[in-house]
Amino acid sequence: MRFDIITIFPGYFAPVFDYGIVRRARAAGLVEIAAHDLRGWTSDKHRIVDDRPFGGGDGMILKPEPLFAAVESLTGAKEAGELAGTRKRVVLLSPQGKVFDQRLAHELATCEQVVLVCGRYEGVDERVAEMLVTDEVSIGDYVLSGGEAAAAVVVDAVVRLIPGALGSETSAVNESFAEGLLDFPHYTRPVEFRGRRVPEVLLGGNHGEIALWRRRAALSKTRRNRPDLLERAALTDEELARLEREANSD
Ligand code: 9D3
Repeated sequence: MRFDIITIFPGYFAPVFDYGIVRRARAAGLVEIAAHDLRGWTSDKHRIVDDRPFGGGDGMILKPEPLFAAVESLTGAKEAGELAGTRKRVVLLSPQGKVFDQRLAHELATCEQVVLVCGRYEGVDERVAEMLVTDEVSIGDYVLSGGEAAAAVVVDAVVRLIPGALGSETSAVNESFAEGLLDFPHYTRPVEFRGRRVPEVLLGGNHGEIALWRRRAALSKTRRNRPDLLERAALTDEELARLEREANSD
């Protein structure tokens, strides 16, 4: 598959994609990632990509013409509608988007081309969201200074789902969010560190006991850190009762 990133800071990305799984996937030819300077699709002497907001207010807005020209030259499509039924997507990174999640990551991993449009300044002309993009996506409820860091997050999450990107020892299906709970706690040597011991059950070889401990520990951790995930998790009556007891004791 291929990612094309449209940005006013193309130099931001080179080091980000030069490590770990993303580097390996690129070297293996599983993914191509190109960052393109939006200013390359301007036609004025000053290569202007932004303008003042109609209606007044602070800050500048990315103007539509360079973005439409960029997406058309990269996808061959003039508008998002022409991409229906293809395996190409145009994703606008924006604080107003739907929140990126593992389900969307899996969906993007099936595409042949994903174009990522990075916003900057106060925002992007709304006709881009209305007419040019297939998905408007945020990475969460906090304020970034632009879409570049968000685009890097999307690429990272999607690349590791491309078949062959993870080593043969790990499978992307068999992962934390796939089960709807946070991962269980992990320990390695030493058995005692600064007075804290590894849970004894993990030191014996009883794999049934270990699996039960891990399931319960994952439930407890999810209740504390991400109770929202419990609403959709498949829990037994015994697990629900255990969580209830825990909640009543803190
Ligand atoms: C004052 C209104 N702000 C919108 C919520 C202005 C504003 C903040 C941040 C306008 C642009 C930005 C830049 N952020 C992104 O482009 C962005 C983003 C983010 O800020 N948080 C989470 N996900 C994303 S994806 C792109």
